[in-house]
Amino acid sequence: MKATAKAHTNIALIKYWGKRDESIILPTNSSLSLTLDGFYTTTTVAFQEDLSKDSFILNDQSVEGEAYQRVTNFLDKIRNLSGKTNLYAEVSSINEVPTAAGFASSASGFAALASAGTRAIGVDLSDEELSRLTRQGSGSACRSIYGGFVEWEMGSRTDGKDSQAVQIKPETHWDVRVAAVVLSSTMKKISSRAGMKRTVETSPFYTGWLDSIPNDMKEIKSAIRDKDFEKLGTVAESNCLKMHATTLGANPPFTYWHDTTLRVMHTVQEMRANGIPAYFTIDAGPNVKVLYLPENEDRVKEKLQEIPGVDRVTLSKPGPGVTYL
Ligand code: 2P0
Repeated sequence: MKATAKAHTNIALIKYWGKRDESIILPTNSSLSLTLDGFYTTTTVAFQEDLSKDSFILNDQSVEGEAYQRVTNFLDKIRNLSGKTNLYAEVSSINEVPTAAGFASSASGFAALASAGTRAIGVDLSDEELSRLTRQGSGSACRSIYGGFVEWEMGSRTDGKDSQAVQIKPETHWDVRVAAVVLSSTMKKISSRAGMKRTVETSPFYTGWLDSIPNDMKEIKSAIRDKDFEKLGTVAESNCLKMHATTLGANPPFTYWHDTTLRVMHTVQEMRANGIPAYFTIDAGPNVKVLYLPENEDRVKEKLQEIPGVDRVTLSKPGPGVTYL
């Protein structure tokens, strides 16, 4: 009753920003991501008859509180699927998604937990079923079941049975790279969960965001199919800017950007003006991710590292879906 799974983090090119159901995590829009090679979580789940509660060890440290509660609530879903509702587990995770790399670990974390947990308890799910289950731990995690370019189809049902991720193209299709630009300073953080909720509830720009998604989705899929980097980058950058614009319209208004965030955005636009194709995208935090092609790697890295206020730049290739160890 023990299994180990490895799942990679992903970066959204068309952002998930808003829920229509908070309890089973149903989004208000479809999103599309690239799974990344460099950052992953490896999780072992061992269900044992002699346990009276779950335990969660992350990077060799016992976890309590909210993070523990999210894991044990998610294990309840796995227990319910199997019918073994009184069986508890030891969960042990190693995160190779250092906070210092500027990525959230919830995507790879819940994808690895769902995969290892279902396998350990003996529930056999298709990838789509696994993605739907994973979604209920953390929305963006449902995309990390697959490698390469992945769409989370929002679905329209209220029970979530049509809200899951599907692979658009595998990681071998196109070597698009991502530089994670981590800033040295930090600021008071509004979690993505709280930020998207406030935006949905109060921002008059939110409907404009939603209206723009179908066209962005169509354009980015054709860019991926045709390996048209300029189109891919243009759509991703514009989609990111629209998402962040909704936060300025929220009440109270907020932004995830820093002064250095803007400096990185300007540098990326300057690189393009100087003939280096590079595009930025930003999630619910001040760090910036830059899309580029392998032939420009050295120049892109050098330019980004020179920016005052940038702490480090971490590079990644497209990565695979879940694997079992
Ligand atoms: C994304 N983000 O598509 C977007 C872009 C942040 C900005 O998915 O509440 O941690 O667990 O479903 O998945 C971050 O949100 O939120 C996120 P929950 P999640 O990657």
